[in-house]
Amino acid sequence: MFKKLLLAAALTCGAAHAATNPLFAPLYTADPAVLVDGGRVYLFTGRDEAQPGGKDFVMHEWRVFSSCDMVTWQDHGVPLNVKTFAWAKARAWASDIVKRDGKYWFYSTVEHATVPGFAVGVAVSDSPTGPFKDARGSALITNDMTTQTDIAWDDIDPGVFLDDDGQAYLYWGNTVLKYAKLKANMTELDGPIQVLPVKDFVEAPYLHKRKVGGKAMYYLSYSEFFPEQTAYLTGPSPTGPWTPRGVIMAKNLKTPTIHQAIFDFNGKSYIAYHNAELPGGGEYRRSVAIEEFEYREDGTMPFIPQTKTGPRANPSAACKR
Ligand code: FUB
Repeated sequence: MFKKLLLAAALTCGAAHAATNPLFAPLYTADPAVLVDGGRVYLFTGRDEAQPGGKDFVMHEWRVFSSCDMVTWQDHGVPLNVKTFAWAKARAWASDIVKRDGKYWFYSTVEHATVPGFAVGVAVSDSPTGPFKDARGSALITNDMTTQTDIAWDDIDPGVFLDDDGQAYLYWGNTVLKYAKLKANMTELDGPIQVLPVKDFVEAPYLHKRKVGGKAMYYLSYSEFFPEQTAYLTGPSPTGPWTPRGVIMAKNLKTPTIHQAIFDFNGKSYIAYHNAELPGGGEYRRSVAIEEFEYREDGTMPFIPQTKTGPRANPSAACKR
């Protein structure tokens, strides 16, 4: 019996990675997305497969890792890849995930096979570690649905947020930040696409929420300028009005992108992001890292330096192992 359990564990989970920043060597990973579920933190990443000296992103799949303590990470492999979306042809770029009604909804950037440009797809699974299947059989957002710019990659980087009242929102974009409500089925937009004018916005919009002094505070973080730094706004609702709050993480030295996800786990607050600090790293060979931080009393976020040590151990008693 014991042997069977060990074998099952070995088949479902890969090697454990002990944390120091950046994470997950020897894999190059990017664009973190985070879900805390069952007392465990699940960290989704894209995988950079470019060769040394490569001149573009080579990204075919998303990976998922999990931890009960922010220090030891279990590698769960590849829960989905570009081929999960039959209508897509390439480029497994940034993603985000949310749980609703016991299902896990994964929104991701891909390049569309027939509608020129990038698109956003949605996949669904009964487990955070997959496998995921295409939830629509078609793209949720295509490049021809937005006309504010004529660039092919302005519909990338979905950030999904489910509010306590059951309304879900999708934020996305490059150069122009857009958002829309999602229907309760999580596979259709519920109303028009809205544009949010944010000065110097580049990409990676991400919404999270906390209670501050008994009131809800919404945080909309994103990458600004290029090379990118991480900045954020706060507001009293998922649609604002927004107050600019400044920079929380400085630009990277070895890659112009940074792409954050911000979350709480077991009573502490964290930001996941990528740099290119693994040996052999570079613009197209990035690495996900995590920092712990504390909000100020008024709910604002501090400037968060990147470290090589990463978070301290934070073992969760609630973690389903
Ligand atoms: O990883 C490809 C792209 O680079 C992402 O979609 C952006 O957020 C940037 O990290």
